[in-house]
Amino acid sequence: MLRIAIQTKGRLNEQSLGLLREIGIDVDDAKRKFLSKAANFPVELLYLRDDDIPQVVENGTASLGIVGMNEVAERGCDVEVVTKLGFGGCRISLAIPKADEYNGVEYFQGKRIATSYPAILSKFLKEHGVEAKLEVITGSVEIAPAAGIADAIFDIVSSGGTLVSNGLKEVERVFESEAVLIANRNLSPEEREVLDELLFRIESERVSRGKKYLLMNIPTESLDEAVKILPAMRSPTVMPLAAEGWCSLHSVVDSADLWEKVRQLKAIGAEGILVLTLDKIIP
Ligand code: PRT
Ligand code: ZN
Repeated sequence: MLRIAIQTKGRLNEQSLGLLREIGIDVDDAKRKFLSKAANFPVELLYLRDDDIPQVVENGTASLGIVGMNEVAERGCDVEVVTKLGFGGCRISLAIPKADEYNGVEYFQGKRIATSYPAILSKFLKEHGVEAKLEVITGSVEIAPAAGIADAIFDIVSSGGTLVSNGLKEVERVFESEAVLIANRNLSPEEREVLDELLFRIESERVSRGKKYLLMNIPTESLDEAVKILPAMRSPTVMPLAAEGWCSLHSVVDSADLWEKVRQLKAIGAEGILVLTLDKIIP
C-alpha cells in the first residue's frame, strides 16, 4: 500500500483528486476523512494542509505527495521531486506600492518585507547582497503595506489581480512554481514499482492532453501529401475504402494545430472529416 499525501481543501485539492481519477485511481472525495483507500489500486490518500506535505513525505509517513513546488522549496525538505504536474501554476514575487519608483533590487535595502516564504526570500536577498527585515505573516500578506506592517511584500501571484486591488505592483518574479509529485527518498522496491506505474499513467495523460483524433476520406492520389501534413506518432493509419480511388486516413493532431491542418487537408481533397475527442494515448 502506497500512501499519497494531498491537500485536504484549497487550490490543489480538486486537481490532485482529478489527476488521480484521470489515471484510473478510484478515490472518494472524503474531505472529512483523514485517510481513504482507493478501491482499485494499492494506494491510500492522506489528507493534510499543504504546509505539512513535504515533511510527511520526507519522514516517510507518506511515500508520495502532491504539493506546490513553492512549499517544497520553502520547507527545505529532502524529498525527490519526481515530476511536475502541469497545474497550480503561480510565481512568488516581490511587490511594492504602485506609486513608488523602482530601479532594481537595491530598493529593498533596509526595507520591511511581509511574507509567508522567508526561506526563499532570504536566499534571494542574500544572492543580491540586500539586507531587509522580514515580517513573517501567514495569510493576507497583500494588506501589510496599507496596514503599515511592511513597506513591501513577497507573495504568490497568479493573475496579478490581488496586487492591483491592493495598490501594489509586481517588481521581481523570484520563484516559478507549479504542483509537483514528490517522493520519499527511501521507497521500497514494491513502492517504486507502484510509483513507476503511476508515472507511466501520468505520462500518457500528459501526452493525450490537448490532442484530437482525426478521420477523413482522401483521394488515394493525395495520400503522400496528406501524410506530410499529418505526422502522427509513427505514421497515420490508412485504410482502403470500397469506392475506388479513395482511402480513409486516421491520425492524431494537437488541438492548437487542428484548424490549420483541416484547411490544408481540405485543399488536397479531404472529405467527411471527423474530429473526435481523444481519451488516452498509451505510449
Ligand atoms: O489550508 P492549506 O494550508 O492547505 O492551504 P493554503 O491556504 O496554504 O494554500 P492554497 O490552497 O491557497 O494554495 C495551495 C497552493 O496553490 C499554493 O501553495 C501554490 O502552490 C498554489 N497556487 C497557485 C496559489 C495560487 N495559484 C494563488 N493565486 N496559491 C495561492 N494563491 C493566492 C495568493 O496567495 C494571493 O493571495 O492567490 C492570491 C493571488 O492570486 P492572483 O490571481 O490575484 O494573483
Ligand atoms: Zn498552506
